[in-house]
Amino acid sequence: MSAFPEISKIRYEGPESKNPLAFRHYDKNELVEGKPMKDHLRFSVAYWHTMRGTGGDPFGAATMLRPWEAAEDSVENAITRARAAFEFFEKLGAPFYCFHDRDVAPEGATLAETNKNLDAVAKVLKEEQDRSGVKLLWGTANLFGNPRYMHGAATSCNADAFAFAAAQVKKALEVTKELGGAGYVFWGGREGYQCLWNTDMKREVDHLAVFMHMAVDYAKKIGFTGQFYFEPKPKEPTKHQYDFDSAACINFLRAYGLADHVKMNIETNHATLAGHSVEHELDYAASQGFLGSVDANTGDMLLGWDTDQFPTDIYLTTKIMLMILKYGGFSTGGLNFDAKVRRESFEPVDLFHAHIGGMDAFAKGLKIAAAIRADGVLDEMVRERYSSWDAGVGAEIESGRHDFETLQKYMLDKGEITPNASGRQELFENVVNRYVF
Ligand code: XUL
Ligand code: CO
Repeated sequence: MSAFPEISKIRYEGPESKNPLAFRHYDKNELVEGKPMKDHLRFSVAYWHTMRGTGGDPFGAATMLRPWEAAEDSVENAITRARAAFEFFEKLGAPFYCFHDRDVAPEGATLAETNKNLDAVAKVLKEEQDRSGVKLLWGTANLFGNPRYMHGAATSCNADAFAFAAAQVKKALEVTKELGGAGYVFWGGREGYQCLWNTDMKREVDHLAVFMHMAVDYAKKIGFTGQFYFEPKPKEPTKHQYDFDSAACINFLRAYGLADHVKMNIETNHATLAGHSVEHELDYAASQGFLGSVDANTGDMLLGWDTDQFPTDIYLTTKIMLMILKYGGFSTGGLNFDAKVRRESFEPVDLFHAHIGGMDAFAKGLKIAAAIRADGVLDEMVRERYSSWDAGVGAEIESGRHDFETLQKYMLDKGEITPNASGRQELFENVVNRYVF
């Protein structure tokens, strides 16, 4: 039985198309900088939003119309949903998907039963992957939904919560491996605090490191070679999450000996919650050697929480793709739409509109970014701005030939610095606009 009987495969029709169920920019095989678009973008659908989002919010009940859902959740229902998911991925033409363990299969009365449920659905996921060619970008474990994690999982004050989380991640790693996942994500869930009076921060952060080391060790033991990612988010659900932003995460990874095993999964709306832009987070992470994957979405300028909207802003996608291209592109990572349709967009077709819009916005952003790079004007302007470092005292400092004493002598001899040049921010902004419109 088809879950989306009225929808056929979404095709590329070109920029002039007015067909809402077609791509205007995402032509998967079009070469950009010598590589097909699909390999630059590596789009992924987030199972938790697209297949499990109900439209419920703190003020109202579920709104989503999902004809394939039964009244009560069961393994059987989860299998029907998995088939619907793959029909969606295939019709959309998304090469990847991502999931939490609890998105795909219901919890049972015991851990053993829960694992059995997961195995039963994973078997179908594998079957559907083999049939369709759609792959798993990354797997993860939901360590925040169940009330046992009210104080956190790896950072809980309750050691049993840590132990349960360890058992859960062990299983999630096994399933991710079985499904050939290219990566595994740690997002902090409730790894943070609400109140410092009742919190032993040092102990909690130490425990988080112990937990991640256990995951890395177990992955090695079972031969899971996918990439681990750490996903920064500054707050929500706790008031302060330990994985606050890229800089905090990278410091943690380096301090606890995890830097060789874990890269970053950067999410747009998390970056803005941290008071950054996504391009800042990408630039920082990638320049430190931690570029991993991207959770593609956007927030709302007027709202201060994680609205997880689909990205349609061409400036945003251009900035992201400029960073991705600058640092050599994705290897194991991709663009995972960690985004949900609004609760008022309750029909199945809205899932298509949402993803088509996001994919087209990124395809256009990729093309603009490539055009900016091909001209090289922007790069040249930046290079020129730093030209004092290419020769003379700048080059000498960079090559380690100076110290405070030699620089004092240099300045005493010279007297005053070479006059500063204009930063030309407005010109830079205008130059970028040449490629956008
Ligand atoms: C939550 C969030 C998560 C992670 C995976 O804000 O982004 O969905 O991406 O746990
Ligand atoms: Co995310």
